[in-house]
Parts: sequence; C-alpha cells; structure tokens
Amino acid sequence: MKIDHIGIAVKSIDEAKNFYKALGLELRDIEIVKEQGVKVGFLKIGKSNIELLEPLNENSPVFKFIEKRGGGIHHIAIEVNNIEFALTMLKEKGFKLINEKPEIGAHGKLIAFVHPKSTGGVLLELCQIKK
Ligand code: CMX
Repeated sequence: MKIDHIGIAVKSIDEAKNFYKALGLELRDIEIVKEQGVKVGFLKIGKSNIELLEPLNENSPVFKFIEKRGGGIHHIAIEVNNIEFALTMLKEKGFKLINEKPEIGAHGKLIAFVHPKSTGGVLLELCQIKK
C-alpha cells in the first residue's frame, strides 16, 4: 500500500495552483471527473500526489465541504492491490462504507470512500489501478 494522494478542496484550481508553483510543484493532469462532481488537478510529489479538487456544481460533495469549512484537506487516498477485498474486509469489521462497490475516479482508477464518522474524522479513499 502507499498514499496515492492527498485531496485538497479548493474553490478554484487556477487560483490555488500559484501557492504550489511557488513551492516548485507543477500542476498537471487536469481532468473533469463528472461522476464525482469535481474538476481535479494533480501535483506530483515523490511517489505520491496532491490532488486539488474543485467542485463542478452545488451538488458536488466538495462544494458542501467548502461551504462548511472554507476548503482545506478533504481526504487521504490509499492505493490498494485489491479494492473489492479491502472493502469487504472493512465492512466485515464494522466500518461504514460510502461506496459498497468501487466507482470510477480520476485517471480511470477504481475508487471507494470510507465514511469519516467511522475513521475518526478522516475521509478515506481507497483506490486501485484498473487491471
Ligand atoms: N472529511 C471529514 N469529515 C467530513 C468530510 C471530510 N471530507 N466531509 C464531511 N464530513 C463530515 C461533516 O463535517 C459532517 O460531520 P458533522 O455531522 O459532525 O457535522 C458529516 O461528515 C456529514 O457531512 P455532510 O456535510 O452532511 O455530508 P454528507 O453526509 O452529505 O457527505 C461525505 C459526506 C463524506 C459522505 C461526502 O462528502 C462524500 O461522499 N464524499 C466522497 C465523494 C467525494 O468526495 N468525491 C470527490 C473526490 C473525487 C476523487 O478523488 O476522484
């Protein structure tokens, strides 16, 4: 396993990228993930990424998050080898899944979220490269 990315909710990727550019991190792979209601952009840092998340509309979960908290760290994504197995195992152990079945996320990866209420306040994303 590894940390695939840390998701940061922003009002505008275009505005937020300036801070990361000053740090020497270049924005790349901008993508609209319609299914998740977000526009995303990645900043590669070592073997992981920072993912900037901009809501596409008011129905996006990221829009709600920004309204409530004004943006900031939104989720941590852990890459696993077998997402179906990881979800079954977490469910069996009593953790609350947001997605019982994986959905398609950025880069065409399989993704699924675990509810922050059952993880001690951290929205956790599991992701797996599609085989
Ligand atoms: N981190 C920690 N806590 C969070 C949270 C987050 N990102 N988002 C919401 N919460 C908390 C809220 O503060 C709230 O807590 P309280 O009841 O104590 O106030 C509780 O969870 C419920 O929040 P809510 O605003 O009522 O939101 P919903 O229940 O409607 O949805 C969540 C919350 C996490 C299920 C929803 O944001 C979600 O499904 N997120 C996953 C989808 C997503 O974020 N997709 C974009 C990423 C795409 C990608 O990476 O490719």
